[in-house]
Amino acid sequence: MINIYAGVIAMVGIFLIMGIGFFVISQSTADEDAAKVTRSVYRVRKYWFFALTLILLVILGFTMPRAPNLDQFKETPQAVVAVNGKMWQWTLTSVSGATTADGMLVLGLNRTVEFRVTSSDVNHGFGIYNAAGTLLTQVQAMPGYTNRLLYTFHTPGLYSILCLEYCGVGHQVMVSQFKVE
Ligand SMILES: [Cu+2]
Repeated sequence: MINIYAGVIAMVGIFLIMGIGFFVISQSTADEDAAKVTRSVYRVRKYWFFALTLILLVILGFTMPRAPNLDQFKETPQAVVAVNGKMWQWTLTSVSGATTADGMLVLGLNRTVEFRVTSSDVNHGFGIYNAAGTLLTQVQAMPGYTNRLLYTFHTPGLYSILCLEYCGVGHQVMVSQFKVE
């Protein structure tokens, strides 16, 4: 149902924009005193600027404290893992609080992990999936920049990392795994 509503809203929007376009074109041939029009438009623009600033401040005031991405940084990580994306593999290195068994990274259960995610070539998407294949959290892996991603694993088991941003012909094999126990 949501798709139908979205389609109707999109169609109404398109017709509205077309209607405004036709209205502007039909009015554009009429002569007007340029100085007078400029004055009135500048006045409207000034009020609009203040009104929009006010509206945006109110919206930000309500939404910013609820932003999940800000909330996660209130937690203190108990383990830190350095993540590097490179065509076409992930490198996971424990900075602190994590161990390695059989060449696989092992994270502690119910412990907040900070992933420091970067890339050494192009943009990649660092996505963590549980054993059922559900995407739990994700962040972009960007060259020359390190993104912090905090997450706490409450279920033991095998987790997969899949690349979420198309990065070339080997994109689909850019998979890695780690364990939580
Ligand atoms: Cu990719």
